[in-house]
Amino acid sequence: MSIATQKTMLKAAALGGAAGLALTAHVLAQAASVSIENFKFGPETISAAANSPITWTNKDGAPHQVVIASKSLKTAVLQKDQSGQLTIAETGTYDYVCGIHASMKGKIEIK
Ligand SMILES: [Cu+2]
Repeated sequence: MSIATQKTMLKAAALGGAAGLALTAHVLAQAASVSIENFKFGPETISAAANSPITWTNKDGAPHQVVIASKSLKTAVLQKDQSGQLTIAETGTYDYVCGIHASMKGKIEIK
């Protein structure tokens, strides 16, 4: 979802009263996303709510894979423009790497 779409939805939510508040919470819960570009995770540290999916999208021609070793979680190998999602249930801070390029590192904060 684009930022513009999210802003539109948030504006609609603000005008929508109680139903709008539920929509706002839903949009925010869906918003944790990381782009992989030039062999970097952006942002390098992402915050997300527990049990809320985090989406990684590969913008590089090279394949990448998100591996969270401490949670035994990994995405599929992502080709260009492919996305993968992972969800963590426990609060905490988790380091992760690219499974193909070990020098690519990121961090997840689950709150
Ligand atoms: Cu990589």
